[in-house]
Amino acid sequence: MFKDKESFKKAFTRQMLDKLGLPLEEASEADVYKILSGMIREHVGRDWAKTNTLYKAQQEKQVYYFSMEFLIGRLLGNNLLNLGILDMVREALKELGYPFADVEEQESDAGLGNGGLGRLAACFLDSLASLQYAGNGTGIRYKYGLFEQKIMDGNQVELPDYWLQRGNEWEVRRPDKQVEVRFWGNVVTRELHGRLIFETVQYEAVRAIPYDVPIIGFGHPHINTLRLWSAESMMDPFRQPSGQDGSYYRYLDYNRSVESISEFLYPDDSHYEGKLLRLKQQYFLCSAGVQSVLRTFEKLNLPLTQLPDKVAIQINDTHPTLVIPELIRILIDDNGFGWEDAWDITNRVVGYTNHTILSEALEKWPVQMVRELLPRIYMIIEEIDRRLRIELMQRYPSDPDRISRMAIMENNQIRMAHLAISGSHSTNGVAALHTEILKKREMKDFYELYPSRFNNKTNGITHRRWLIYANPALAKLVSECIGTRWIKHPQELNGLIKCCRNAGFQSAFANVKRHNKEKLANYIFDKQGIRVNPESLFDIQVKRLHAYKRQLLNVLHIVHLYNQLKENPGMDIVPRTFIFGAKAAPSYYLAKRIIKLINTVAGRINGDASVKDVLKVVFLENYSVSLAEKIIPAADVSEQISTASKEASGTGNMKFMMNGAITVGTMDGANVEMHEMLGDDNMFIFGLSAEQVQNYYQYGGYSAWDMYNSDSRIHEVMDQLIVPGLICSFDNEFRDIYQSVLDHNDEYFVLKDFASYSEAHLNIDLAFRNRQDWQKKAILNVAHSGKFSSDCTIRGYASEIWRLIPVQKK
Ligand code: 26V
Repeated sequence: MFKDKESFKKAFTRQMLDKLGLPLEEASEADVYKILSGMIREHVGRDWAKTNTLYKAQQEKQVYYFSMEFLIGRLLGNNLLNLGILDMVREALKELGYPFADVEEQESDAGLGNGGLGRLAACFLDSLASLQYAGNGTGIRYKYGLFEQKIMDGNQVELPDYWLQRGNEWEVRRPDKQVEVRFWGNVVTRELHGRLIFETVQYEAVRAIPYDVPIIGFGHPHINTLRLWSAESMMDPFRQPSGQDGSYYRYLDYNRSVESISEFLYPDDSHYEGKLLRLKQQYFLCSAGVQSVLRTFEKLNLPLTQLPDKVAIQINDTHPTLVIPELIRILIDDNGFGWEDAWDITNRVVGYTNHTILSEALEKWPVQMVRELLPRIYMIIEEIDRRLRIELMQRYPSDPDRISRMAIMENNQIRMAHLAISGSHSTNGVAALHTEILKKREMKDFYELYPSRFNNKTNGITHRRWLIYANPALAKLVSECIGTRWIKHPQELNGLIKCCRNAGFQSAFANVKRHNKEKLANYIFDKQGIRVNPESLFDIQVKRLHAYKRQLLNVLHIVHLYNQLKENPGMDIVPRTFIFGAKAAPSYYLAKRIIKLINTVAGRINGDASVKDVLKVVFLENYSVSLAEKIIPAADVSEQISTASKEASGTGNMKFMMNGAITVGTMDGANVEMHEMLGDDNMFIFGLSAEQVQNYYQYGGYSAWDMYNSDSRIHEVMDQLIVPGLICSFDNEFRDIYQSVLDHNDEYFVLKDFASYSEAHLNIDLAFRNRQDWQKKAILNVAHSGKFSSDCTIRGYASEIWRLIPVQKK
C-alpha cells in the first residue's frame, strides 16, 4: 500500500470510495485526513502487535514513563516521517490536488500538557521507540487539553480545548485491559496467622479504561505504546446495585465525580494548589498504571522479587509519586510481602526526575485530604515517614532541625519531593546547573544522606520532529553537506563545523532561513493581519508566561528601543520583528497583565508609521506544539532570558539552536551547556549568574528603587507603565506591573539585568550586519545541537538509571 507513490495513490483513492463512499473529487481535506490516518493505523497494526510479542518473547526489561502530561501535538506528519514515507505521501497528495499542509491542519493538537515537562515526555517517547527500547508512556486521557487562547482587546481569554471532538484516529480503546481504582473508605486491620491484614471497606470504585496510542520508531518497525487512562463509572461502585439502599442520588453524584477525574488538564504549572480533584487524578494515574504494569509482568511467570530486573518506572516530577506507596500496597496487601521486601523492590524499580526548584511549585498535600481520600496509601506514607525519621535519628542524633527539615510529613503536610527521593533509587535534575543547585542547595540534606542517588540527565529534544519534520529545507541542506548519517547519529551534525565558513553553504543556509521567515510572515499576515518584513531580524520568545522567564524584560527593552527611535528617528538600527507566544495560567494575574502589556506595546508600535520599517511587535495567539513547528524554523534570535538559577533546563532553547537561531540568554539551565560548546562568539550571554542571584537572595544588597533612580532608561520605561504617553492611554494603566517590580524589590532582577540585556542587543544588532559571520554563527549552532537530541538523553537514562538495553530480534 505504501510501496511507491502510484500504488499509494491507488490504495488511497480506493479507500476513499470504500470507506467514505466518496470519489476523490468530492473529498474534503478532512476526508483526506481521515482516510490517510486510517491507512497508517492499519499499516502499523501488525508491527505494533509484533513489537509486543517480541517484548514478551525476549523478556527484556521495560521502562514505564509515568507522567501527568504528554504534550504530543499532531501525529500525522511525525508518523509518516518515522515510517519513512512523508515525502512520498506529500508528493502523492499534491498530485491528487491536496496540499499536505492543509491536510495536516485537520488534526487537533493533542495538547495534554502545559509546557516543557509535558513536551519532554513526548520527545522521550519518540526517542525510546526510535532507539528500540521497550519504553511505554503512562498518562491520562484528558477530555479537554490545555485551553485554547484567544486574545481579545489585548487580554488572554481561555476557551475549552475539546480536542476529541473530531475523533482521535490514533487511539485504540482497550476495555479488556481495564482496572479498578479505589477511593475513600476505611481501613480495617485484623490479624491472620500472626500477620496483620489491611482491608479497605466502604470504598468508592472507579473504572480505569486504557486508550493505547502507537508510538512509531524512526526507520524500523518498532512500535511502542502510550497508554492513556480514562475514568468511567462502575455499575455498582459501592458493591451493591445502585438504588438497593435507596441511594440512586448518591449514584448520580458518584457518576459526575468520576467523569471529572479525566475531564481536564490542570492549566497551571507555576503554582501548586492542594486541590482534591488533582490528587484524585494523580492517584488514578498511579494506581491504574501500576496495576497494568504488574499485569504485564505476571505474564512472564516470574516471582515479584524479580520485578526490578524487568521493570523500571520513571516518575516525571513528583506528580506520580504515589506509585511508590501504591506499589508497596499491592506487594504487601495483595501479595503477602513484608515491609522490608516491598520497600526494597519499590525502591529499585522507581526513579524520580525533578523539574523545578521554584518553591511555589513544590507539591505538598494536606495530611487530612490524603488520609480521607486514600486511607491505606496514607498509612503507608506514615510508615515511610516513621522509618525515615528513625534512619535520620540514628544518623543525626543531635540534629532535630535537620530531621524536621527532611521529614516527609511535617506541619500537617506531605512533602512529595521528600517521598519521591526516599522511595526511589535515583533522583535526577534536568541540566548540569540544575542538578548542582539541587545537590548544593535545594535538596542538600538528601544529597548528604544519599549522595549516590543524585545524578544529572540534561534534557533533549527529538531532532526528528524539531528539525527533520519542522524544517525539511534545512534538514535537506544538512544532508547535502554532510550526508545522512546524522539522522541516526545526531551528534554527527558537528560535521557541519567544517562547512561553517564555506560561502556557498552559508548562502544556501541563509536562503533556507529566508524561506522559513517568509512562510511565517505569511502566517502572521493571514492570522493577525500584520505585515512583517522577512528581511528584518526575527527575534522570538515563545514559552509559558512566567515572571521568572522575564517576558517583561524583553518588552521593556522593546519600549526602550522605541523611545530611542522616537527621539532620534534617523537612528541606524537593524530592522527588527519581535515575536511573542505565551499562555498564562488562567489564575496567574501578573502573567495575564504582561500579555496585555505586550499587546498594548505591539498595538502602539505597529500603529506608528514613523517606525514601520524598523520595528514590529507580534503576539501570536494560542502558542502550541503545531505553532512552535511553524515559528521556530524562522527565528534569527532566540530569547532565553530567565533569571539565572530559575529555569531548570529549558528545551525551547535547544529547538531554536537546532534550527540555526542564535541565543540571547542568561547563564541558566541548559544555556550553560550550550555556551560551553558555542563560546561567547556564537551566543549572546548577559546578566547575573546563578551564584550572584543566590547571593542577593541570601545577603540582600539590591534595591530596585536604586536601579530606577540611577538609570535614566529604566526610569523612563518604568514610568511609561503608569503615565499616559507612547504606551499607556490612561493614568496608572499598568500600575500593577510597575508595583510588582518596584514594591517587591524586583524579585526576578528585571531592572538589574536591563543594562546588560540592552548591551547584548546592541551586540546582536552589530553582528547581524555582518551577514556572513552571522551565518557562520548560526551554522555552528546547528552543528553543536546534536548533543541536545533526546536520543542522547534517553541513552543516558537507559544505561545509568533504568539499566535497559535496546530490544532487537535475536
Ligand atoms: C507543576 C504544577 C504545579 C501545580 C499543578 C499543575 C502543575 C503542572 C506542572 C508542573 C510542573 C512544572 C515544572 C516544569 O514544567 N518544569 C520545566 O521542565 C522542563 C523539562 O524538564 C524544563 O526544561 C523547564 O526548565 C522546567 O521549567
